[in-house]
Amino acid sequence: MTVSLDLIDVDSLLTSEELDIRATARRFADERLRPQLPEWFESATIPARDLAKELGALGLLGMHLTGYGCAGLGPVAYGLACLEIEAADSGMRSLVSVQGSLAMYAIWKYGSEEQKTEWLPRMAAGEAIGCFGLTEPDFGSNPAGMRTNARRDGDDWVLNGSKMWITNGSVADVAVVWARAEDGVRGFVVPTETPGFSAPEITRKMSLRASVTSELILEDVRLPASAMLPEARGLSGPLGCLNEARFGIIFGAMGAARDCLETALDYAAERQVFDKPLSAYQLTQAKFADMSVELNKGILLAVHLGRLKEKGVLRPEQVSVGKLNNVREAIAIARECRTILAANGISGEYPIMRHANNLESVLTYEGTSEVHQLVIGQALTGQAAFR
Ligand code: TGC
Ligand code: FAD
Repeated sequence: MTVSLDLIDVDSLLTSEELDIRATARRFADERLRPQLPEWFESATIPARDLAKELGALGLLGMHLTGYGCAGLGPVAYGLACLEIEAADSGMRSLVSVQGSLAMYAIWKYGSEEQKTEWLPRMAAGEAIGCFGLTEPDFGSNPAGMRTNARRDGDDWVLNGSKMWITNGSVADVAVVWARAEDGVRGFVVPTETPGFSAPEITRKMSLRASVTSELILEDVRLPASAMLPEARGLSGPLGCLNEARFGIIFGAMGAARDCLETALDYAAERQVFDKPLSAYQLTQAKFADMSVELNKGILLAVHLGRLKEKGVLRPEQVSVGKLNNVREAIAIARECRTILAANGISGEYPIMRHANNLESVLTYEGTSEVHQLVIGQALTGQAAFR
């Protein structure tokens, strides 16, 4: 693909450091990920440990955190890396998001010095994989109802319950688990080798197949007092982590959309229908024009929100605007591109159907589109309509 999709020159808003990070992530996505993804998606297996180490060596894990072996880069650089990785596959971006923005961020933001020094350098290097257990079988959008509980037994904590749909669960070395304690929701750093902890993998997914998704089962998991995250109290702890991961998705979803659009543009240039290239028809060009407008608006929105985050003024409802819009538009773009490839659009020979299927998960996780509508609705009306 030779034509730039950056019609409004968003690149002019980026620093040379941000462009360098983007180039590094793009190279890794093109050379290491893209060639393997059809096979990983079809077989629903990924070399998670190898990938984590390779991503760690490039400085892409917890890259927006400071200290403890993390790269300490800005939010826009982090977002651009998510965009390039998700242009290969949303499942790959999930690996990066859950590691850096959920598991590492929880420890970095709320952990004790001991927890930080024990886990963060290994996680930044990809030598230890983390997962983040908030969702339960009966409580997804409403984590306030969680049943997983933590009770004191002498100095120890004993955790019981289960978590569902947990990315990286079966391959994780450490799980950040949110549980109800006497004084409300608290977070715990759980080494996955702890007796009573297990993480069976969820199979038969039709979406995000190049990602490990698991149930977490906690049966009398006994932890020392030091396992609790001391600085997280109540639901604002896990929700604070979600802001970070949702921010990465605002960029990431545009990567999946861009890959679909590039594929469809290339295809339409080659495909002859009624004796001329598909790209020469007005109907096709109208589709391309509309999709590229949404892609450019989405990336511009992402960079703008990144600049607000850089200044430390990004509000949760602004993150919801980005996540709602960009994932919704990415799915619309993937589906429209699929029509351009017609029958070939459903084939695994092309990435479009894989992106479209993946984006169904992205629409649901990190807050469903309905939850984000309600967050925005609350900001506009002052009325919380969640319950
Ligand atoms: P509410 O009463 O509004 O708030 C409870 C406390 O939390 C604070 N808060 C936030 N803090 C930081 N960031 C946010 N975005 C926050 N939203 C709320 C709030 O101020 C309050 O603090 P305090 O100190 O007064 O206690 O809570 P609610 O129970 O009414 O729920 C609000 C709602 C529905 C928006 C929230 O529960 C929600 O976002 N639900 C969606 C759950 C979700 O997104 N789960 C994601 C799980 S992780 C995941 O999907 C990973 S996929 C990753 C991948 O593979 O890439
Ligand atoms: P529900 O909450 O049961 O929602 C069902 C429907 O009801 C949705 O359409 C929803 O929008 C709607 N709804 C809910 N509440 C309201 C309301 N108040 N008003 C109107 N409509 C409403 N979770 C983690 O904790 N960690 C992970 O690593 C993780 N990884 C995931 C990976 C994948 C591939 C997937 C698919 C999910 C993952 N999740 C993870 C879980 C994800 O966050 C939840 O699926 C999501 O929060 C929605 O919860 P739910 O599926 O239980 O849907």
